Amino acid sequence: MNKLFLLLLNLLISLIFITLIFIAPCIYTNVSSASDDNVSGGITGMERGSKKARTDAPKNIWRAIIKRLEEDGFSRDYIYSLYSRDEVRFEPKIMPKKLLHDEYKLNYDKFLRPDRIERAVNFLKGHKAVFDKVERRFNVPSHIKAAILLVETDLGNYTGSYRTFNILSSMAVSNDFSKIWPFLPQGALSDNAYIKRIRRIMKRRSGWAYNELRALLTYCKKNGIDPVSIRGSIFGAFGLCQFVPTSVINFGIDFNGDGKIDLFSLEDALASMANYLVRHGWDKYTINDKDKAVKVILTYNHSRPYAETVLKAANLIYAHMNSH
Ligand SMILES: [Ca+2]
Repeated sequence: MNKLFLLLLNLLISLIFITLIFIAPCIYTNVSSASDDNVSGGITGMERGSKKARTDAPKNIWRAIIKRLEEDGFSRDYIYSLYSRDEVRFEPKIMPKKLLHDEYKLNYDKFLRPDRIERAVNFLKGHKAVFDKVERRFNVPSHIKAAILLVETDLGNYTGSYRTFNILSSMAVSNDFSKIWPFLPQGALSDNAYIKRIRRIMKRRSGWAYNELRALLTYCKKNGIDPVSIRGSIFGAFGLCQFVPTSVINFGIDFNGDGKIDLFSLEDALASMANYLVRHGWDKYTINDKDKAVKVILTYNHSRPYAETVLKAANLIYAHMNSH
C-alpha cells in the first residue's frame, strides 16, 4: 500500500515538473501573442512592426488625401511613406498669404532697373549657346526668355523655398474654412462678404491643388525625383521657369537629353518655357505684334502688369544687347 502511494506521489511530482518545464512557457507564449494580436490584428512580429509604423506615422489631417490618392492608383505604401516623413507638414499659414495676394500691388518696376537689365544681358551672353539652340528650335527670341527668367526667378537666383509637396497638400486639404480661419486677419472676419469670398476661393483652389498634387507625383515618378525634395513658390510653381506640375507634364521638355525633365537645369527650363509659349500661340510673327505677345504671355501668368513688364524688360535687354 505504501509502495503504491509512493509510486503515485512520484508520478504526480513528475507530472507537475513536466508541466512547469515544458507546457507552461507554451501557454504563456500563446496567451501573450493572443493579447498582442488583439492590438495588431493577428499578424506576425515583423509585419506588426511595419504596420504599426505605417498606421501611426501620417498625421490625421492627411487621412482623406491619402485615401483619395490611393483611389487614384498611387501605391498605398508609397503615399504612406511620403506622408510619414518629418519634412511633410500642414502649412495653413501660407493660405491667407496666397488668398490675399494681389498682383497689382507687386512692385514690377524693380525688374526694369538698369542693374537688373544689365545682369540679364550678362546672363544671356554667358549662356548664349543654350539660348541660341532653344531659339532655333522654338522661334521664341532669347530676350523674351531672358526677360521671363528675370521676372520669374531673378535669373534663377530665387526659385522659392517652400516645399511644393507641402504647399499643394496643405491647399488640397484646406477646403474646410475652419482649418484656416485662425490665420486670417481678425478684422476681416467680421466682413461676411469677405468670408463668403474666401470660402468660395478655398473650395476652388482645393480642387485645383489636388489635381496639381497628383500631377507632381506622376511627374516625379516618371523622372525619378523625390517629390518632397522639390522647392518652389507659395503658388506651387517650381524650377527656373516656375511651372506648376500640370504644366511640367503638358509642356516640359528634356532638352539636354539626360532622360529627365529637370526644370532646375537651364536647358530644360528654357526649352520648356519656349514650348509653353509656342503651344499657347507664339510664332515667328508674334515678336512684332505687341497685342498678340501680351496675350500669349498672359497665359504664362495671368496678370497684365506681369505681361507688360516682361515685354518692357525684353525690349531693354534687346536694346542693350545690340548697343555694344
Ligand atoms: Ca534633362
